[in-house]
Amino acid sequence: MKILLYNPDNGVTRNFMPHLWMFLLQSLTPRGHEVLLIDGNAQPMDEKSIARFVREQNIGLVGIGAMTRMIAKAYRMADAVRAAGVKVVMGGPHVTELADEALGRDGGPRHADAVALGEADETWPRIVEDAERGTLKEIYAPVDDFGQERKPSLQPYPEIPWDKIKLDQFNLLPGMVRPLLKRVGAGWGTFRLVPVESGRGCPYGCEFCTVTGFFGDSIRFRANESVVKELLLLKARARAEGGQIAVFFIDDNFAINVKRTKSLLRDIIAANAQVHWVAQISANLLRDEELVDLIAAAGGKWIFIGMESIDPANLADVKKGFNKPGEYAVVLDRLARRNVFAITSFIFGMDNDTPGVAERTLKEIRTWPPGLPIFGLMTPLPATPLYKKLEAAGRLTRPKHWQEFIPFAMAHTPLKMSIEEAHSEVRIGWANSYSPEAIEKAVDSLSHKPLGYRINIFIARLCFRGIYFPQMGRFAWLKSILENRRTIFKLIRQGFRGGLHTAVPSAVSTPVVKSGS
Ligand code: B12
Ligand code: SF4
Repeated sequence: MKILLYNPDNGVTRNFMPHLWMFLLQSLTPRGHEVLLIDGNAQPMDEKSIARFVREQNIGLVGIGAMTRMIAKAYRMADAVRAAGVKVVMGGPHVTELADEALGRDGGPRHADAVALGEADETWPRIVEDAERGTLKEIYAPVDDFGQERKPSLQPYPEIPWDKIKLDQFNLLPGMVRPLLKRVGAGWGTFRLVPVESGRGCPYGCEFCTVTGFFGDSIRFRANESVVKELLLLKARARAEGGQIAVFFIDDNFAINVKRTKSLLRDIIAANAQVHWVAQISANLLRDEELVDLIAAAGGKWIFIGMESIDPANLADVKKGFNKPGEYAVVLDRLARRNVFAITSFIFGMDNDTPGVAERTLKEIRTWPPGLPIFGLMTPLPATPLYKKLEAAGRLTRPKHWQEFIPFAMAHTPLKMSIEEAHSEVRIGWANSYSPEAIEKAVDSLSHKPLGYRINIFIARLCFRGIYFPQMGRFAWLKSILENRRTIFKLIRQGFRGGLHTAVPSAVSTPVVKSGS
Protein backbone atom coordinates (compact mmCIF):
# COMPACT_ATOMS: atom_id res chain seq x y z
CA MET A 1 0.00 0.00 0.00
CA LYS A 2 1.12 3.54 -0.70
CA ILE A 3 0.80 5.82 2.34
CA LEU A 4 1.00 9.60 2.43
CA LEU A 5 1.95 11.38 5.67
CA TYR A 6 0.99 15.04 5.53
CA ASN A 7 1.65 17.97 7.86
CA PRO A 8 -0.24 21.19 7.04
CA ASP A 9 1.60 24.49 6.67
CA ASN A 10 1.56 26.78 9.68
CA GLY A 11 0.92 29.90 7.60
CA VAL A 12 3.82 31.72 9.27
CA THR A 13 7.17 30.22 8.39
CA ARG A 14 8.30 28.19 5.40
CA ASN A 15 10.65 25.20 5.49
CA PHE A 16 12.03 25.94 8.95
CA MET A 17 12.43 22.36 10.17
CA PRO A 18 10.91 19.00 9.24
CA HIS A 19 8.41 17.44 11.66
CA LEU A 20 9.83 14.49 13.55
CA TRP A 21 6.56 12.50 13.72
CA MET A 22 6.60 11.94 9.96
CA PHE A 23 10.10 10.41 9.91
CA LEU A 24 9.39 8.42 13.04
CA LEU A 25 6.18 6.87 11.68
CA GLN A 26 7.89 6.25 8.33
CA SER A 27 10.60 4.28 10.16
CA LEU A 28 7.95 2.38 12.16
CA THR A 29 5.87 1.39 9.10
CA PRO A 30 5.80 -2.38 8.57
CA ARG A 31 7.80 -3.61 5.56
CA GLY A 32 6.16 -3.79 2.17
CA HIS A 33 4.57 -0.32 2.17
CA GLU A 34 5.78 2.81 0.47
CA VAL A 35 5.57 5.98 2.58
CA LEU A 36 5.60 9.45 1.00
CA LEU A 37 6.02 12.58 3.13
CA ILE A 38 4.68 16.04 2.39
CA ASP A 39 5.30 18.93 4.74
CA GLY A 40 3.07 21.83 3.73
CA ASN A 41 5.66 24.31 5.01
CA ALA A 42 8.06 23.16 2.33
CA GLN A 43 5.59 22.03 -0.34
CA PRO A 44 2.51 24.22 -0.06
CA MET A 45 -0.66 22.39 -1.09
CA ASP A 46 -4.34 23.23 -1.18
CA GLU A 47 -7.38 20.97 -1.05
CA LYS A 48 -7.53 20.47 -4.82
CA SER A 49 -3.87 19.58 -5.15
CA ILE A 50 -3.88 17.04 -2.30
CA ALA A 51 -6.98 15.34 -3.79
CA ARG A 52 -5.27 15.21 -7.19
CA PHE A 53 -2.05 13.92 -5.60
CA VAL A 54 -3.71 11.01 -3.76
CA ARG A 55 -5.61 10.00 -6.92
CA GLU A 56 -2.60 10.22 -9.25
CA GLN A 57 -0.28 8.45 -6.83
CA ASN A 58 -2.84 5.77 -6.00
CA ILE A 59 -2.50 6.42 -2.26
CA GLY A 60 -4.27 3.90 -0.01
CA LEU A 61 -4.05 5.73 3.33
CA VAL A 62 -3.34 9.33 4.35
CA GLY A 63 -2.01 10.16 7.83
CA ILE A 64 -2.35 13.79 8.93
CA GLY A 65 -0.76 15.30 12.03
CA ALA A 66 -1.28 18.81 13.38
CA MET A 67 -1.02 21.09 16.37
CA THR A 68 -4.10 23.05 17.43
CA ARG A 69 -3.18 26.14 15.44
CA MET A 70 -3.06 24.17 12.16
CA ILE A 71 -6.07 21.96 12.81
CA ALA A 72 -8.58 23.92 10.69
CA LYS A 73 -6.33 23.51 7.65
CA ALA A 74 -5.72 19.87 8.57
CA TYR A 75 -9.49 19.22 8.64
CA ARG A 76 -10.00 20.92 5.25
CA MET A 77 -7.24 18.79 3.71
CA ALA A 78 -8.65 15.64 5.35
CA ASP A 79 -12.12 16.45 3.94
CA ALA A 80 -10.63 16.77 0.43
CA VAL A 81 -8.80 13.44 0.75
CA ARG A 82 -11.91 11.64 2.02
CA ALA A 83 -13.98 13.16 -0.78
CA ALA A 84 -11.43 11.61 -3.18
CA GLY A 85 -12.29 8.23 -1.66
CA VAL A 86 -9.15 7.69 0.44
CA LYS A 87 -9.17 6.89 4.17
CA VAL A 88 -7.70 9.43 6.60
CA VAL A 89 -6.16 8.77 9.99
CA MET A 90 -5.30 11.78 12.15
CA GLY A 91 -2.93 12.04 15.09
CA GLY A 92 -1.07 14.57 17.25
CA PRO A 93 -1.93 16.65 20.33
CA HIS A 94 -5.12 18.32 19.09
CA VAL A 95 -7.09 15.28 17.96
CA THR A 96 -5.85 13.35 20.99
CA GLU A 97 -7.63 15.88 23.19
CA LEU A 98 -10.65 16.33 20.90
CA ALA A 99 -11.09 13.01 19.11
CA ASP A 100 -14.87 13.50 18.95
CA GLU A 101 -14.38 16.68 16.93
CA ALA A 102 -12.24 14.88 14.33
CA LEU A 103 -14.65 11.95 14.18
CA GLY A 104 -17.75 14.15 13.92
CA ARG A 105 -19.17 12.86 17.18
CA ASP A 106 -19.64 16.31 18.69
CA GLY A 107 -22.39 17.36 16.31
CA GLY A 108 -19.96 18.84 13.75
CA PRO A 109 -18.82 17.36 10.44
CA ARG A 110 -16.60 14.29 10.39
CA HIS A 111 -13.03 14.80 9.16
CA ALA A 112 -11.16 11.57 9.93
CA ASP A 113 -11.90 7.88 9.48
CA ALA A 114 -9.65 7.06 12.42
CA VAL A 115 -7.82 8.87 15.19
CA ALA A 116 -4.55 7.79 16.84
CA LEU A 117 -4.60 8.95 20.45
CA GLY A 118 -1.39 10.02 22.17
CA GLU A 119 1.97 8.58 21.23
CA ALA A 120 1.47 6.40 18.16
CA ASP A 121 4.84 4.61 18.03
CA GLU A 122 3.21 1.30 18.94
CA THR A 123 -0.24 1.78 17.39
CA TRP A 124 0.95 2.94 13.95
CA PRO A 125 1.96 -0.53 12.66
CA ARG A 126 -1.51 -1.81 13.69
CA ILE A 127 -3.24 1.10 11.95
CA VAL A 128 -1.38 0.36 8.71
CA GLU A 129 -2.20 -3.35 8.85
CA ASP A 130 -5.89 -2.69 9.62
CA ALA A 131 -6.10 -0.12 6.81
CA GLU A 132 -4.62 -2.59 4.36
CA ARG A 133 -7.11 -5.29 5.41
CA GLY A 134 -9.96 -2.78 5.20
CA THR A 135 -10.69 -3.08 8.94
CA LEU A 136 -9.67 0.38 10.13
CA LYS A 137 -11.12 1.15 13.57
CA GLU A 138 -12.19 4.62 14.66
CA ILE A 139 -9.90 4.97 17.67
CA TYR A 140 -6.42 3.64 18.35
CA ALA A 141 -5.26 4.12 21.91
CA PRO A 142 -1.82 3.23 23.28
CA VAL A 143 -2.94 0.61 25.83
CA ASP A 144 -1.67 -2.77 26.97
CA ASP A 145 -3.61 -6.05 26.94
CA PHE A 146 -5.41 -5.00 30.13
CA GLY A 147 -6.56 -1.66 28.72
CA GLN A 148 -4.04 0.30 30.80
CA GLU A 149 -2.31 3.27 29.11
CA ARG A 150 1.16 2.31 27.88
CA LYS A 151 3.82 4.85 26.91
CA PRO A 152 6.57 3.78 24.50
CA SER A 153 9.80 3.26 26.43
CA LEU A 154 12.07 4.80 23.70
CA GLN A 155 14.43 1.87 24.25
CA PRO A 156 14.98 0.59 21.64
CA TYR A 157 14.37 3.65 19.47
CA PRO A 158 13.80 3.27 15.74
CA GLU A 159 16.71 4.14 13.50
CA ILE A 160 15.81 7.10 11.35
CA PRO A 161 17.90 6.75 8.18
CA TRP A 162 19.00 10.39 8.06
CA ASP A 163 21.77 9.47 5.62
CA LYS A 164 19.22 8.41 2.97
CA ILE A 165 16.12 10.53 3.64
CA LYS A 166 15.43 13.14 0.96
CA LEU A 167 15.71 16.54 2.62
CA ASP A 168 15.89 18.74 -0.48
CA GLN A 169 12.85 20.72 0.71
CA PHE A 170 14.56 21.66 3.95
CA ASN A 171 17.51 23.84 2.99
CA LEU A 172 17.39 26.98 5.11
CA LEU A 173 19.71 28.89 2.78
CA PRO A 174 17.69 31.05 0.38
CA GLY A 175 18.40 30.15 -3.29
CA MET A 176 19.90 33.57 -4.02
CA VAL A 177 22.67 33.31 -1.40
CA ARG A 178 23.72 29.69 -2.07
CA PRO A 179 26.18 30.42 -4.94
CA LEU A 180 27.72 33.21 -2.84
CA LEU A 181 28.16 31.04 0.25
CA LYS A 182 29.62 28.22 -1.82
CA ARG A 183 32.32 30.65 -2.87
CA VAL A 184 32.97 31.79 0.70
CA GLY A 185 34.04 28.30 1.60
CA ALA A 186 33.39 24.62 1.21
CA GLY A 187 30.69 23.27 3.51
CA TRP A 188 28.03 25.90 2.89
CA GLY A 189 26.04 24.33 0.04
CA THR A 190 23.13 23.55 2.39
CA PHE A 191 22.06 24.41 5.92
CA ARG A 192 19.49 22.18 7.56
CA LEU A 193 17.91 22.13 11.00
CA VAL A 194 16.91 18.59 11.98
CA PRO A 195 14.72 17.54 14.94
CA VAL A 196 16.14 14.91 17.29
CA GLU A 197 14.52 13.73 20.52
CA SER A 198 16.55 12.32 23.38
CA GLY A 199 13.59 11.89 25.75
CA ARG A 200 9.89 12.56 26.29
CA GLY A 201 7.74 13.85 29.12
CA CYS A 202 7.84 16.65 31.66
CA PRO A 203 6.47 16.41 35.20
CA TYR A 204 6.18 20.16 35.89
CA GLY A 205 2.55 20.54 34.79
CA CYS A 206 2.51 24.27 33.96
CA GLU A 207 -1.11 25.29 33.61
CA PHE A 208 -1.03 26.40 29.94
CA CYS A 209 1.02 23.50 28.61
CA THR A 210 -0.13 20.37 26.79
CA VAL A 211 2.99 18.34 27.44
CA THR A 212 2.42 16.93 30.94
CA GLY A 213 -1.08 15.78 29.93
CA PHE A 214 -0.01 14.38 26.58
CA PHE A 215 3.35 12.72 27.20
CA GLY A 216 2.70 12.15 30.88
CA ASP A 217 4.77 12.96 33.91
CA SER A 218 6.83 9.81 33.48
CA ILE A 219 10.01 10.82 31.74
CA ARG A 220 11.56 8.40 29.28
CA PHE A 221 14.96 8.59 27.65
CA ARG A 222 16.64 7.05 24.66
CA ALA A 223 19.92 5.27 25.29
CA ASN A 224 22.90 7.61 24.95
CA GLU A 225 24.41 5.41 22.22
CA SER A 226 21.27 5.69 20.13
CA VAL A 227 21.35 9.53 20.27
CA VAL A 228 25.10 9.65 19.59
CA LYS A 229 24.70 7.33 16.61
CA GLU A 230 22.02 9.60 15.16
CA LEU A 231 24.24 12.67 15.56
CA LEU A 232 27.13 10.89 13.86
CA LEU A 233 24.84 9.96 10.97
CA LEU A 234 23.75 13.58 10.59
CA LYS A 235 27.31 14.81 10.79
CA ALA A 236 28.38 12.36 8.08
CA ARG A 237 25.51 13.50 5.88
CA ALA A 238 26.50 17.15 6.22
CA ARG A 239 30.06 16.26 5.24
CA ALA A 240 28.94 14.15 2.29
CA GLU A 241 26.74 16.87 0.85
CA GLY A 242 29.16 19.73 1.54
CA GLY A 243 26.70 21.45 3.85
CA GLN A 244 25.86 22.24 7.46
CA ILE A 245 23.44 20.43 9.75
CA ALA A 246 22.27 21.75 13.09
CA VAL A 247 20.06 19.82 15.50
CA PHE A 248 16.98 20.91 17.47
CA PHE A 249 16.72 18.64 20.53
CA ILE A 250 12.94 18.80 20.75
CA ASP A 251 12.74 17.36 24.30
CA ASP A 252 10.49 19.63 26.31
CA ASN A 253 13.07 19.99 29.00
CA PHE A 254 16.39 18.65 27.74
CA ALA A 255 17.97 18.76 31.22
CA ILE A 256 14.98 17.49 33.21
CA ASN A 257 17.29 14.83 34.67
CA VAL A 258 20.56 16.73 34.98
CA LYS A 259 22.64 13.64 35.75
CA ARG A 260 21.45 11.87 32.61
CA THR A 261 21.87 15.00 30.44
CA LYS A 262 25.45 15.39 31.62
CA SER A 263 26.15 11.75 30.81
CA LEU A 264 24.66 12.18 27.31
CA LEU A 265 26.70 15.33 26.69
CA ARG A 266 29.88 13.59 27.87
CA ASP A 267 29.19 10.72 25.47
CA ILE A 268 28.61 13.16 22.60
CA ILE A 269 31.95 14.81 23.33
CA ALA A 270 33.79 11.49 23.69
CA ALA A 271 32.42 10.27 20.34
CA ASN A 272 33.25 13.56 18.65
CA ALA A 273 29.58 13.69 17.64
CA GLN A 274 29.20 17.44 18.22
CA VAL A 275 27.04 19.40 15.83
CA HIS A 276 25.63 22.85 16.55
CA TRP A 277 22.39 22.41 18.47
CA VAL A 278 19.43 24.15 20.10
CA ALA A 279 17.54 22.73 23.08
CA GLN A 280 14.76 23.75 25.45
CA ILE A 281 15.79 23.91 29.11
CA SER A 282 13.99 25.60 31.98
CA ALA A 283 15.94 28.36 33.76
CA ASN A 284 16.00 26.57 37.15
CA LEU A 285 18.09 23.72 35.67
CA LEU A 286 20.72 26.08 34.27
CA ARG A 287 22.01 26.92 37.76
CA ASP A 288 24.50 24.08 37.34
CA GLU A 289 27.85 25.45 36.05
CA GLU A 290 29.13 22.01 35.04
CA LEU A 291 26.00 21.41 32.96
CA VAL A 292 26.51 24.70 31.13
CA ASP A 293 30.19 23.85 30.52
CA LEU A 294 29.15 20.53 29.01
CA ILE A 295 26.42 22.17 26.89
CA ALA A 296 29.02 24.47 25.33
CA ALA A 297 31.57 21.71 24.83
CA ALA A 298 28.98 19.39 23.24
CA GLY A 299 27.94 21.91 20.56
CA GLY A 300 25.04 23.75 22.28
CA LYS A 301 24.60 27.19 20.69
CA TRP A 302 21.07 28.33 21.54
CA ILE A 303 18.94 27.44 24.56
CA PHE A 304 15.21 28.10 24.46
CA ILE A 305 14.03 29.22 27.90
CA GLY A 306 10.33 29.54 28.71
CA MET A 307 10.64 32.57 30.98
CA GLU A 308 6.98 33.47 30.44
CA SER A 309 6.92 36.50 32.77
CA ILE A 310 9.10 38.69 34.95
CA ASP A 311 6.30 38.83 37.53
CA PRO A 312 6.48 36.10 40.22
CA ALA A 313 2.72 36.45 40.87
CA ASN A 314 1.97 35.52 37.24
CA LEU A 315 4.38 32.59 37.42
CA ALA A 316 2.80 31.26 40.62
CA ASP A 317 -0.64 31.67 39.06
CA VAL A 318 0.21 29.38 36.09
CA LYS A 319 2.03 26.86 38.33
CA LYS A 320 5.44 27.86 37.03
CA GLY A 321 6.70 29.28 40.31
CA PHE A 322 9.95 27.36 39.86
CA ASN A 323 10.96 30.12 37.44
CA LYS A 324 12.70 32.83 39.49
CA PRO A 325 12.86 36.14 37.57
CA GLY A 326 15.58 37.32 39.98
CA GLU A 327 18.00 34.75 38.56
CA TYR A 328 17.25 35.19 34.82
CA ALA A 329 20.16 37.61 34.29
CA VAL A 330 22.65 35.34 36.07
CA VAL A 331 21.58 32.34 34.00
CA LEU A 332 21.85 34.27 30.72
CA ASP A 333 25.28 35.65 31.61
CA ARG A 334 26.43 32.15 32.51
CA LEU A 335 25.40 30.95 29.03
CA ALA A 336 26.77 33.98 27.17
CA ARG A 337 30.18 33.61 28.84
CA ARG A 338 30.39 30.26 26.98
CA ASN A 339 29.10 31.79 23.73
CA VAL A 340 25.76 30.07 24.18
CA PHE A 341 22.80 32.39 23.68
CA ALA A 342 19.17 32.22 24.69
CA ILE A 343 15.81 32.30 22.99
CA THR A 344 13.77 33.88 25.77
CA SER A 345 10.04 33.29 25.49
CA PHE A 346 7.45 35.52 27.17
CA ILE A 347 3.68 35.32 27.46
CA PHE A 348 1.60 38.48 27.76
CA GLY A 349 -2.05 38.60 28.78
CA MET A 350 -1.49 36.71 32.03
CA ASP A 351 -3.93 37.48 34.80
CA ASN A 352 -1.63 39.79 36.74
CA ASP A 353 -0.44 41.67 33.63
CA THR A 354 -1.39 45.33 33.31
CA PRO A 355 -0.81 47.79 30.46
CA GLY A 356 2.93 48.55 30.20
CA VAL A 357 3.97 44.92 30.74
CA ALA A 358 5.88 44.90 27.42
CA GLU A 359 7.97 47.96 28.32
CA ARG A 360 8.67 46.59 31.82
CA THR A 361 9.81 43.30 30.29
CA LEU A 362 11.90 45.03 27.58
CA LYS A 363 13.60 47.09 30.30
CA GLU A 364 14.76 43.85 31.92
CA ILE A 365 15.75 42.31 28.60
CA ARG A 366 17.94 45.33 27.80
CA THR A 367 20.11 44.47 30.80
CA TRP A 368 20.74 40.92 29.54
CA PRO A 369 23.22 39.64 26.94
CA PRO A 370 21.60 39.88 23.50
CA GLY A 371 19.51 36.89 22.58
CA LEU A 372 16.29 36.20 20.75
CA PRO A 373 13.26 37.36 22.73
CA ILE A 374 9.88 36.09 21.56
CA PHE A 375 6.46 37.21 22.73
CA GLY A 376 3.16 35.34 22.65
CA LEU A 377 -0.26 35.57 24.23
CA MET A 378 -1.76 33.39 26.92
CA THR A 379 -3.62 30.76 24.88
CA PRO A 380 -6.01 28.19 26.35
CA LEU A 381 -5.10 25.01 24.43
CA PRO A 382 -7.71 22.25 24.61
CA ALA A 383 -7.66 20.01 27.69
CA THR A 384 -5.02 22.03 29.53
CA PRO A 385 -5.71 23.03 33.14
CA LEU A 386 -5.81 26.64 31.88
CA TYR A 387 -8.58 25.84 29.39
CA LYS A 388 -10.62 24.06 32.04
CA LYS A 389 -10.16 26.91 34.53
CA LEU A 390 -11.21 29.62 32.06
CA GLU A 391 -14.12 27.56 30.77
CA ALA A 392 -15.41 26.96 34.31
CA ALA A 393 -15.13 30.69 35.04
CA GLY A 394 -17.02 31.56 31.82
CA ARG A 395 -14.07 33.61 30.61
CA LEU A 396 -13.54 32.09 27.14
CA THR A 397 -14.49 34.59 24.45
CA ARG A 398 -13.73 32.15 21.59
CA PRO A 399 -14.09 28.67 23.13
CA LYS A 400 -13.26 26.96 19.83
CA HIS A 401 -10.60 29.44 18.74
CA TRP A 402 -8.86 26.82 16.57
CA GLN A 403 -11.80 26.59 14.21
CA GLU A 404 -11.00 30.07 13.00
CA PHE A 405 -7.36 30.47 13.82
CA ILE A 406 -6.06 34.04 14.07
CA PRO A 407 -2.37 34.46 14.88
CA PHE A 408 -1.56 36.49 18.00
CA ALA A 409 -5.19 36.88 19.08
CA MET A 410 -6.52 36.07 22.55
CA ALA A 411 -9.43 33.72 23.16
CA HIS A 412 -10.23 34.96 26.67
CA THR A 413 -10.16 38.25 28.56
CA PRO A 414 -7.28 38.75 31.00
CA LEU A 415 -8.21 40.04 34.44
CA LYS A 416 -6.36 43.36 34.55
CA MET A 417 -6.31 44.51 30.92
CA SER A 418 -8.46 44.28 27.81
CA ILE A 419 -7.86 41.89 24.93
CA GLU A 420 -6.86 44.83 22.69
CA GLU A 421 -4.38 46.04 25.31
CA ALA A 422 -2.82 42.57 25.46
CA HIS A 423 -2.50 42.50 21.65
CA SER A 424 -0.85 45.89 21.72
CA GLU A 425 1.67 44.75 24.36
CA VAL A 426 2.77 41.88 22.10
CA ARG A 427 3.15 44.29 19.17
CA ILE A 428 5.34 46.56 21.34
CA GLY A 429 7.50 43.59 22.37
CA TRP A 430 8.18 42.49 18.80
CA ALA A 431 8.56 45.97 17.32
CA ASN A 432 11.09 47.00 19.95
CA SER A 433 13.14 43.82 19.71
CA TYR A 434 13.26 43.43 15.94
CA SER A 435 13.36 46.98 14.55
CA PRO A 436 16.49 47.69 12.45
CA GLU A 437 17.76 49.87 15.34
CA ALA A 438 17.28 47.08 17.91
CA ILE A 439 19.00 44.54 15.66
CA GLU A 440 21.91 46.93 15.07
CA LYS A 441 22.26 47.50 18.82
CA ALA A 442 22.27 43.75 19.51
CA VAL A 443 24.96 43.13 16.89
CA ASP A 444 27.04 46.13 18.07
CA SER A 445 26.89 44.92 21.66
CA LEU A 446 28.77 41.80 20.56
CA SER A 447 31.63 43.72 18.96
CA HIS A 448 34.14 42.09 21.32
CA LYS A 449 33.13 38.67 19.91
CA PRO A 450 34.35 37.06 16.69
CA LEU A 451 32.54 38.13 13.53
CA GLY A 452 30.97 34.67 13.19
CA TYR A 453 28.93 35.22 16.40
CA ARG A 454 27.75 38.60 15.26
CA ILE A 455 26.64 37.26 11.87
CA ASN A 456 24.94 34.39 13.69
CA ILE A 457 22.87 36.70 15.90
CA PHE A 458 22.11 39.01 12.97
CA ILE A 459 20.76 36.21 10.77
CA ALA A 460 18.89 34.66 13.69
CA ARG A 461 17.20 38.00 14.47
CA LEU A 462 16.18 38.46 10.83
CA CYS A 463 14.63 34.98 10.81
CA PHE A 464 12.88 35.34 14.18
CA ARG A 465 11.42 38.66 13.07
CA GLY A 466 9.36 36.57 10.65
CA ILE A 467 7.48 34.86 13.48
CA TYR A 468 5.49 38.07 14.02
CA PHE A 469 6.03 40.25 10.96
CA PRO A 470 5.03 38.33 7.83
CA GLN A 471 8.22 37.60 5.92
CA MET A 472 7.31 34.71 3.65
CA GLY A 473 8.14 35.92 0.15
CA ARG A 474 11.32 37.06 -1.57
CA PHE A 475 10.05 40.67 -1.62
CA ALA A 476 9.49 40.72 2.15
CA TRP A 477 13.02 39.40 2.69
CA LEU A 478 14.56 41.97 0.35
CA LYS A 479 12.67 44.72 2.20
CA SER A 480 13.97 43.46 5.51
CA ILE A 481 17.53 43.28 4.19
CA LEU A 482 17.25 46.82 2.86
CA GLU A 483 15.99 48.12 6.21
CA ASN A 484 18.95 46.49 7.96
CA ARG A 485 21.57 47.66 5.45
CA ARG A 486 23.52 49.69 8.04
CA THR A 487 24.20 46.57 10.11
CA ILE A 488 24.99 44.54 6.99
CA PHE A 489 27.54 47.13 5.80
CA LYS A 490 29.14 47.17 9.25
CA LEU A 491 29.50 43.39 9.22
CA ILE A 492 30.91 43.40 5.67
CA ARG A 493 33.40 46.14 6.63
CA GLN A 494 34.56 44.11 9.59
CA GLY A 495 34.82 41.01 7.38
CA PHE A 496 37.13 42.82 4.96
CA ARG A 497 39.22 44.05 7.86
CA GLY A 498 39.90 40.74 9.47
CA GLY A 499 37.94 37.64 8.48
CA LEU A 500 35.43 35.52 10.31
CA HIS A 501 37.27 35.04 13.57
CA THR A 502 38.30 38.59 14.31
CA ALA A 503 36.75 40.82 16.88
CA VAL A 504 36.73 44.59 16.60
CA PRO A 505 39.48 46.03 18.88
CA SER A 506 38.12 46.25 22.42
CA ALA A 507 38.55 50.04 22.48
CA VAL A 508 35.50 50.38 20.24
CA SER A 509 33.47 47.53 21.66
CA THR A 510 30.39 48.00 23.81
CA PRO A 511 29.72 45.95 26.96
CA VAL A 512 28.03 42.58 26.54
CA VAL A 513 25.09 43.47 28.76
CA LYS A 514 23.77 46.09 26.33
CA SER A 515 20.99 44.13 24.69
CA GLY A 516 19.52 45.17 21.39
CA SER A 517 15.97 44.68 22.53
C1 B12 B 1 9.38 21.03 17.88
C2 B12 B 1 8.16 21.78 18.38
C3 B12 B 1 7.83 22.94 17.71
C4 B12 B 1 8.53 23.41 16.47
C5 B12 B 1 7.65 22.95 15.29
C6 B12 B 1 8.38 22.75 14.03
C7 B12 B 1 8.78 21.34 13.78
N1 B12 B 1 9.13 21.17 12.58
O1 B12 B 1 8.78 20.45 14.58
C8 B12 B 1 8.45 24.94 16.69
C9 B12 B 1 9.60 25.37 17.58
C10 B12 B 1 8.43 25.79 15.44
C11 B12 B 1 7.15 25.01 17.48
C12 B12 B 1 6.37 26.10 17.55
C13 B12 B 1 5.15 26.14 18.20
N2 B12 B 1 4.66 25.20 19.02
CO1 B12 B 1 5.50 23.51 19.29
N3 B12 B 1 6.33 21.97 19.89
C14 B12 B 1 7.37 21.33 19.46
C15 B12 B 1 7.64 20.15 20.40
C16 B12 B 1 8.64 20.61 21.44
C17 B12 B 1 8.13 18.88 19.79
C18 B12 B 1 7.28 18.30 18.65
C19 B12 B 1 7.78 16.92 18.37
O2 B12 B 1 8.41 16.70 17.35
N4 B12 B 1 7.52 15.97 19.29
C20 B12 B 1 8.00 14.59 19.20
C21 B12 B 1 7.04 13.77 18.36
C22 B12 B 1 7.51 12.35 18.28
O3 B12 B 1 5.79 13.84 19.03
P1 B12 B 1 4.47 14.30 18.29
O4 B12 B 1 4.73 15.30 17.27
O5 B12 B 1 3.43 14.58 19.28
O6 B12 B 1 4.07 12.94 17.50
C23 B12 B 1 3.66 11.75 18.16
C24 B12 B 1 2.14 11.68 18.38
O7 B12 B 1 1.54 12.93 18.58
C25 B12 B 1 1.62 10.99 17.19
N5 B12 B 1 1.34 11.75 15.99
C26 B12 B 1 1.62 13.00 15.64
N6 B12 B 1 1.17 13.27 14.41
C27 B12 B 1 0.57 12.17 13.94
C28 B12 B 1 -0.07 11.88 12.74
C29 B12 B 1 -0.59 10.62 12.54
C30 B12 B 1 -1.24 10.31 11.25
C31 B12 B 1 -0.49 9.62 13.54
C32 B12 B 1 -1.04 8.29 13.32
C33 B12 B 1 0.14 9.91 14.75
C34 B12 B 1 0.67 11.17 14.94
O8 B12 B 1 2.66 10.07 16.90
C35 B12 B 1 3.93 10.63 17.20
C36 B12 B 1 4.80 9.54 17.78
O9 B12 B 1 4.30 9.08 18.99
C37 B12 B 1 6.21 19.95 21.01
C38 B12 B 1 6.18 19.33 22.38
C39 B12 B 1 6.37 17.86 22.26
N7 B12 B 1 7.17 17.30 23.10
O10 B12 B 1 5.83 17.20 21.38
C40 B12 B 1 5.66 21.36 21.02
C41 B12 B 1 4.17 21.54 20.80
C42 B12 B 1 3.72 20.60 19.70
N8 B12 B 1 4.09 22.93 20.36
C43 B12 B 1 3.07 23.56 20.81
C44 B12 B 1 2.80 24.91 20.56
C45 B12 B 1 1.61 25.51 21.31
C46 B12 B 1 3.56 25.67 19.67
C47 B12 B 1 3.32 27.12 19.30
C48 B12 B 1 1.90 27.46 18.98
C49 B12 B 1 3.89 27.97 20.44
C50 B12 B 1 3.60 29.42 20.33
N9 B12 B 1 2.88 29.92 21.30
O11 B12 B 1 4.02 30.06 19.40
C51 B12 B 1 4.25 27.32 18.09
C52 B12 B 1 3.47 27.29 16.78
C53 B12 B 1 4.34 27.01 15.63
C54 B12 B 1 3.85 27.24 14.31
N10 B12 B 1 3.86 28.45 13.81
O12 B12 B 1 3.49 26.30 13.70
C55 B12 B 1 2.21 22.67 21.66
C56 B12 B 1 1.01 22.18 20.87
C57 B12 B 1 -0.24 22.03 21.68
C58 B12 B 1 -1.41 21.85 20.81
N11 B12 B 1 -2.50 21.45 21.38
O13 B12 B 1 -1.38 22.10 19.64
C59 B12 B 1 3.22 21.54 22.06
C60 B12 B 1 2.62 20.18 22.36
C61 B12 B 1 4.01 22.06 23.29
C62 B12 B 1 3.21 22.59 24.45
N12 B12 B 1 3.86 23.38 25.23
O14 B12 B 1 2.07 22.32 24.70
N13 B12 B 1 6.91 23.84 18.11
S1 SF4 C 1 8.35 23.07 32.05
FE1 SF4 C 1 7.86 23.45 29.88
S2 SF4 C 1 7.29 21.43 29.03
FE2 SF4 C 1 7.24 21.24 31.27
S3 SF4 C 1 5.09 21.59 31.78
FE3 SF4 C 1 6.15 23.57 31.97
S4 SF4 C 1 5.95 24.59 29.96
FE4 SF4 C 1 5.39 22.40 29.70
